[in-house]
Amino acid sequence: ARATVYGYPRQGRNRELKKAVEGYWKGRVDAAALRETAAGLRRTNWRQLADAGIHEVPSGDFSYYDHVLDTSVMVGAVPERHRAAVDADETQGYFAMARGTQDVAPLEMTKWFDTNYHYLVPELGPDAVFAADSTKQVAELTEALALGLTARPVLLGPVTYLLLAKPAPGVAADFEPLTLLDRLLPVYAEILADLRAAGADWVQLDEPALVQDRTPAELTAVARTYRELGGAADRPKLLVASYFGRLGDALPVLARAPVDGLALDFTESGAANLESLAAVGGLPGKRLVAGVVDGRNIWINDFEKSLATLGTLLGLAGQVDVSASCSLLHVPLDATAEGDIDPEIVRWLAFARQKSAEIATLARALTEGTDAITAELAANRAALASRAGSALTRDPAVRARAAAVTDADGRRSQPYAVRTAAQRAHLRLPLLPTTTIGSFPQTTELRTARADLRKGRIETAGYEERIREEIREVVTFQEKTGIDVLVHGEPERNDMVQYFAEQLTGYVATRHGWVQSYGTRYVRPPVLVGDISRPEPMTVRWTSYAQSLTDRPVKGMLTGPVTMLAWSFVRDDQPLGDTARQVALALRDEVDDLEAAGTSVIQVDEPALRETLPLRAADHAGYLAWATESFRLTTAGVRPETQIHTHMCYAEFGDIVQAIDDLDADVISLEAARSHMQVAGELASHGYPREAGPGVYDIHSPRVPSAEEATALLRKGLEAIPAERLWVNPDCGLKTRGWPETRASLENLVTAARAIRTGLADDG
Ligand code: THG
Ligand code: ZN
Repeated sequence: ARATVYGYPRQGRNRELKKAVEGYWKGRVDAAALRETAAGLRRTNWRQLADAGIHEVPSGDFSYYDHVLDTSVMVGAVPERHRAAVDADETQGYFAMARGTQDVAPLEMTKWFDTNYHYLVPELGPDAVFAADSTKQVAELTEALALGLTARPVLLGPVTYLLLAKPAPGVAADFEPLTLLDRLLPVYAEILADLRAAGADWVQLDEPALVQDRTPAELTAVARTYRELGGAADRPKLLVASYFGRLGDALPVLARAPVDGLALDFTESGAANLESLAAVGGLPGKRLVAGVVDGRNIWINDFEKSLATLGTLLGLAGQVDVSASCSLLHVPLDATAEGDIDPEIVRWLAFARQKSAEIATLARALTEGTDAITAELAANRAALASRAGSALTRDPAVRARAAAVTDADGRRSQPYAVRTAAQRAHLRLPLLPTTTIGSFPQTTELRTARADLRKGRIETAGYEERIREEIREVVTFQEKTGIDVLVHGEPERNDMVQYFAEQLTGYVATRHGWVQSYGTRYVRPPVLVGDISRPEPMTVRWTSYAQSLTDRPVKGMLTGPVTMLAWSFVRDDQPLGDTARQVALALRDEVDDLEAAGTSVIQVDEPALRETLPLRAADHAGYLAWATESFRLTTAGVRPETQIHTHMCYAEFGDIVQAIDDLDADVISLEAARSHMQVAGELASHGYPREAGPGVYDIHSPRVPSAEEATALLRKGLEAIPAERLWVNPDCGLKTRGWPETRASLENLVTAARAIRTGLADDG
């Protein structure tokens, strides 16, 4: 058996790639230096993989920004508006597509399946003309081969590429990019031939879209694709890879296709693949790459369990190789870099480097027998036992409390109709109240102060005075501008998930555990290691301080349990719903403490509610049940007159409106500025019964919306949502914006709200 992986973290130990690319954007790094840094990172990665015992390394998985964008370049799908930039300078043109320029908009960015990675959406129309450009793939394969390694180019497959694409601007919204398949396949065939000529024995075509629900027509397209590519002349052997779940109906289609191997996910999310594979009689004479090591989480593998799976698979395919369930892009690089984490816990962790070694060990066991890995098996068993028996993962008080939760704990004491009257009397807000989502601009001085505190250059007292000063400025500005419900601005927070994780027992933060989120932006997801509790209040001090400065209500600001899970590495030793319930109870204590301290408006953000929705419709209900339950458990303990807000980013929530309703929040703010209040219509058509603030200021752009523009958007909002239930707010938090545009935009927002109020008063 051979050991292989589908992809590896690109950034380097110290995020050298981020520094080189951002340096290039600023003109501080030239194109040659950028290329050299990138080539060095690829070499380091390949050597690391080879040293770990990986027999067949991936090539072409590297990217300056995003591998879906690289695929667009590879097939010649450069949007018309970016043509000139690409023709003038390939690298500048590439980044123009990714980030836009003064004159042209970038490609749209969206989430890569249910991960935290974001890709650039291909734009296609009926006139699309594809052309093969195998330069990058061939060059990277050649580099890997030059190191004396066996390398397998990894390409995004044609079906998934088209399914991820959207109609280009100006093309009918119902245009289906998959109709371009016949034009795209010859281009793929040409690239495959180029790779064969450059020395590729195997090429991997990734088709993760096949783990989503697919129509019969789409499955027919899959069959046609692999019949055609499988029948191409001069082709390398083809490995069709799926990941992020079970193939379902696509499995028999691929099993019958004239390709040479399949890669399947055999972790828990793909467990059903085992049965499906047996049902089609296996893959006789073909190669099966078994993804038994979880590529999306950071726990060590259970060798005995994996060996049992692999043992079953041996009877089902001509050759069985070992891999991770997906590219290792989604985990950090190296757990041994985490010197600050308890060594007992570090033993339980496997990042990309450790996972590669695990894969190699499992492959060796298949080839040489388990006797060849006696030491590794013993160490693995000991580490798993250490985790299973550790007091660090179990807190009897937390478990007892979670077990005692009743339905009533997740229900507000009064229905919305009663609550809204109580809140109206208590808060005395005007019609169309104005508010913001929570964060205000995070200035360089603030970030420097936080770094200084971490490095011991300033004292806690000095840092906290700096934070209070910032809160005073933010409160004064909001009062002066005439905002109705204030926030403290969150100057004390870096990443919100990290901020709460650091204060909750049971969570562990990493120092170097960067994972690419998009382009040059990374996150360090904290790890849910053990039972979660809140030793002391986390936010009350700052919210109370802000409230002490004003007579207007100040909102308390928390991150909800679903988002806390979505942006963390979750434990795999209990159901997600159990973890969510523990986090919810810890947050509930914070909500209750905020209320006790005099906070009458509390916002619990769930920006990730939509993004963690399972890939298959059959799995939605189970997820939404625990997701909405945990939100309600967080928020339901407050009095009727305390107003609960929630916030969601990303406009595409049409398919979860019922779940949003089930949260039973009193007010929801949503991203809407870019989709022109379409969300207001979606809420209304569902009959959403409570208050809503579709955003009227697009915070993703430095542009300042005029008061007239905001007024027009609010008028549109009023067509869907009655005045008594409409709020006025930006799309999202303001932390990435500068102060000048923030000031101007919020002043215009207040002007717009006042104009509408006056108009309504005149009408009435
Ligand atoms: N927090 C976490 N996960 C997230 C988001 C978040 N996932 C989805 C979405 N938001 C991703 N968006 C971003 C936006 C900005 C950055 C990363 C992800 C970012 N990162 C800094 C960088 O790479 O320079 C590093 C930030 C840091 O120092 O922690 O700017 O909001 N958890
Ligand atoms: Zn948001």
